[in-house]
Amino acid sequence: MARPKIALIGAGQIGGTLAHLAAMKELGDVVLFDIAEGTPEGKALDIAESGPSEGFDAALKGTQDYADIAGADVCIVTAGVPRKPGMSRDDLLGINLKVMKSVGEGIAEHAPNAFVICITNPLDAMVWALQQFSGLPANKVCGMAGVLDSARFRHFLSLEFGVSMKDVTAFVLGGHGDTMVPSVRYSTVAGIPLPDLIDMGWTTKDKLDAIVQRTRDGGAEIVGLLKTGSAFYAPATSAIEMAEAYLKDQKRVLPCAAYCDGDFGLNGMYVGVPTVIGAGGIEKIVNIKLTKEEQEMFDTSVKAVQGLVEACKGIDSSLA
Ligand code: A3D
Repeated sequence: MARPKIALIGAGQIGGTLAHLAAMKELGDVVLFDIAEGTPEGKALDIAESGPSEGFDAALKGTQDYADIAGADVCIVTAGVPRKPGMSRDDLLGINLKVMKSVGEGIAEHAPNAFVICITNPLDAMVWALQQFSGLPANKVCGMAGVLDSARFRHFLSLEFGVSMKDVTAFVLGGHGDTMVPSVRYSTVAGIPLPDLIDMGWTTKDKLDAIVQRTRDGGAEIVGLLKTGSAFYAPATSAIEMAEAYLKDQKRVLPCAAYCDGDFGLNGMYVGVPTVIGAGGIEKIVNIKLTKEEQEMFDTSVKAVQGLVEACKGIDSSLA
């Protein structure tokens, strides 16, 4: 059986890291596409040259030609521009919307059966636009944000409790922005919910509130440190986790920006929710019950995403 084909649209910081991870994990052959001449070719060759030492079997190719992504099983989209200090994710909207149009058309023409994972910001609006521009089925187009935001939350919680990150489960709901909703009630250490850990004296509500806020600001914290771009190692790892779930039909329960139509009381929009990812793409949305307070935070987040989608429609009338 031929190896799966993974197309990475955008060969910048995240795209290059995705290619390296996909090759090292032998998820399939990798095509790096970018409009910047030389960048995808250079990264593909550099990673291929790490193969003899690492011992992986994967072919890598860099290209400026969409024809080279033909028949891809997975497309991961990072094309566009990232944030600089002082910018919000929303400031990227105008530029990245145009990029989503060309990427959506390229995928529709050459890889219409792919499972598509969008990472370009502002995430929830860009994945919506990408699905519209590509016309691919909504269960095959999703956005990576929840896995990353949850990983950040899990990392901070493991530091607070002094336990392995492996034993901390957590998830974050809502849009990938300042209004995201880290779920305290559904997050656990080895199955023990965080509110119980407060009762057990392992932490305090104030400390958990600070961790929730640090999670919301997780992207900005890295942008502030790097000064020239945004996070790329953890975002790439998170998207690879989703791609692997699809390629290996793992039925992983992962939060991601998925198309909700009737789910969570929403009417045809993308937002971060828990999902099951397997060979059918987004196979299921896990409709958990929210408390009144959680619902209010979720609604605020949904409104922020709806505002960005309306802004997209204002910029490109074909989306209206
Ligand atoms: P960067 O290193 O600048 O890479 C972006 C690449 O896209 C560059 O190599 C560009 O040449 C390329 N590009 C631009 N326009 C096109 C086009 N039309 N077609 C193909 N390629 C194009 O950025 P990055 O890799 O650090 O980040 C990529 C995106 O991910 C940005 O929008 C970030 O804001 C976003 N991001 C999202 C998350 C989430 O959790 C959702 C996290 C981190 C970054």
